[in-house]
Amino acid sequence: MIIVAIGANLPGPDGAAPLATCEAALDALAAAGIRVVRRSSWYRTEPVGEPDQPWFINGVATVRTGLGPEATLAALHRIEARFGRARLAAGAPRTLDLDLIDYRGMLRDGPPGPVLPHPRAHERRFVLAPLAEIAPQWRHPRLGRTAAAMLADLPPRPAVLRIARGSRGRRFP
Ligand code: PH2
Ligand code: MG
Ligand code: MG
Repeated sequence: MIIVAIGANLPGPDGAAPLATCEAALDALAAAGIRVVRRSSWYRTEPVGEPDQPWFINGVATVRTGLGPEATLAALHRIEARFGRARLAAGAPRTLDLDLIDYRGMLRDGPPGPVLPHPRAHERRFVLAPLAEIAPQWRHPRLGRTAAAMLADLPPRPAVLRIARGSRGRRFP
């Protein structure tokens, strides 16, 4: 499985809200040859790390692509740049963050190239909650544990709240 995590907590260069940026990022993935197979709901998430920044919008997608792991990561970085991402300090607020969580179970020690699986995915509720929604049986390639099992072990804070809206902005009961 190839898994991309999406996050944003600053308005885009054109003033787009983080949720709109995350939606637009899904379209940009398809345009870059990274086809979205399944996508999670969006989640409103308390910042992990630096607490003095806006809450994030986060979600994950499973994708298919003919690109290899390096080319996939390069495509993600190009999309981030197009949405105004400035590479400042680690953990700084961002207009768009696209992280490669897993590339078909590969174990890699970048850089250069992606670190696979993403080194912090297993400890982040903002990744595991949306991932457990669309792929609860996905297994972490190093730890061998499922998304659902790892999520169940995490503390409730920092908080992750599912946004109960369809992809077209429709409200579900
Ligand atoms: N990303 C970070 C640091 N902290 N916190 C939340 N809630 N969501 C994120 O996507 C996030 C974060 C670094 O990539
Ligand atoms: Mg990140
Ligand atoms: Mg990133």
